[in-house]
Amino acid sequence: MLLKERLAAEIPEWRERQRKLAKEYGDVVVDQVHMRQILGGLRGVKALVTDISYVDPYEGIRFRGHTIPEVLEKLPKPGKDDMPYVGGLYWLLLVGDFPTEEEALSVEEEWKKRMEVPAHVFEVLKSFPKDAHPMTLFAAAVLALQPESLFAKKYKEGLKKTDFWDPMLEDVLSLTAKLPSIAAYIYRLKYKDGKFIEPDPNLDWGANFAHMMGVENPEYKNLSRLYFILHSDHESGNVSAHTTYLVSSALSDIYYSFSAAMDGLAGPLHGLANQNCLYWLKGVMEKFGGVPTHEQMRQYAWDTLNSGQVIPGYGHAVLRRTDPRYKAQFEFALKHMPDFPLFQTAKVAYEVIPEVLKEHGKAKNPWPNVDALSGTLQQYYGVTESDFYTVMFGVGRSLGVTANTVWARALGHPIERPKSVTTAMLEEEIKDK
Ligand code: HAX
Repeated sequence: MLLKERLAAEIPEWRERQRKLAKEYGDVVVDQVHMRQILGGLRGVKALVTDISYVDPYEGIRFRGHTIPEVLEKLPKPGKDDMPYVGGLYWLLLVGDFPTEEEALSVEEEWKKRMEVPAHVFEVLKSFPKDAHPMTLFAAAVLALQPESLFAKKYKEGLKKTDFWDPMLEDVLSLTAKLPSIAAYIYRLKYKDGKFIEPDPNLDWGANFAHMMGVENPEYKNLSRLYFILHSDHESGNVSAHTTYLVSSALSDIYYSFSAAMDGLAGPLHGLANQNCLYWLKGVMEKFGGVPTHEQMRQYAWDTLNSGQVIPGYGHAVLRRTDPRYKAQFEFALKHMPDFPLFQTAKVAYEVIPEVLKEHGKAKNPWPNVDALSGTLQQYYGVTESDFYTVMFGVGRSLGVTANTVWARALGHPIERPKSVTTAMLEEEIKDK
């Protein structure tokens, strides 16, 4: 397998770099932890290492050092389509270099070989109550695949530590291959006729998702590729990425690790934010009977703030500019749906809200984030069931977090075990202050 050969060639150098840092410079202080961080969700503590992605406060996410515009421009694209093969992005995340078309297609081929979902997974999904949340189904389906784990099997048989990454790579390819089918089936089961649309062997991973969703408009294939690429990774500290890494550090296989991560993504402070943005934009349209004027938007935004709520889709913990993931979606919408009223409303919001938030004076970043527009785009193509959006986020997020676990195995990262203190110990620290 092309991908495996490239990884095998890359791994020794990276092992040596991290070994040297740990063994020869183990006492170097990188960061200090403050009381407010210990009591405040470990915000900003530099305690994780990943080379897959990095969030720059001004340029936004960089995948393997490359910005979103660069990634969208340089990854190989199918024919005349706008958006690249997701397989190309997976190559970039795993290997660190932009793939040739052949390399991107080799990942797509691996996915095709492994995409068949075992029948029992569909049975598990059908057995849930009708009102189960789609994220419950998604996490359960991933867990139901766990008996497939090659890593778990090989580990039980006895496997050298330096070889851990090999069955892990096999597992992550097998898991990610199946996620578009599983997600699309959950959509059909919950909101449509419950029939599974078979994948089309001529389509790539992202386009096949669009096909299996049953969305007719061919542009939705490009939107799906874009959506998965934009949501693929955001460093290692967010809940879904960190959970995958943490669970996998116990040498749990990727099925256990990723299903746990999806439980975290299901939380309202993580993957559900895009729904709130959509509700907020729809609320504006409902109040003013259509696309609002700038003045009406301003009034609505102030009403939200004055009632003590945040304006969803604006602000960010790290970013200090418009999120490039927002910009990529904005450009897509400008091209494909300029007259769609919900997009026009989002556009008015973009022209008004940053100024309002600046006047309000609290948010460190008044600019829009990835969630401000993603629901609007889905609505345009008829995927209106907003509970489902987090599942699509999860499909995209699988790419970055699984790439990270392959490297954690390759570099022999140990089990994670931070130390706790008691409240009394913290009080002891301030005794003389
Ligand atoms: N509207 C109103 N007030 C806001 C705000 C917004 N959009 N963004 C931040 N603030 C407020 C905060 O609530 C905070 O107020 P208090 O001091 O009263 O607590 C103050 O400004 C400082 O916050 P901050 O340091 O700028 O932002 P945080 O790092 O604390 O929070 C959030 C970042 C994204 C959670 C925040 O900006 C927010 O709540 N935004 C709206 C919800 C949203 O868009 N969430 C999706 C984020 C994208 C993402 O990461 N998805 O996975």
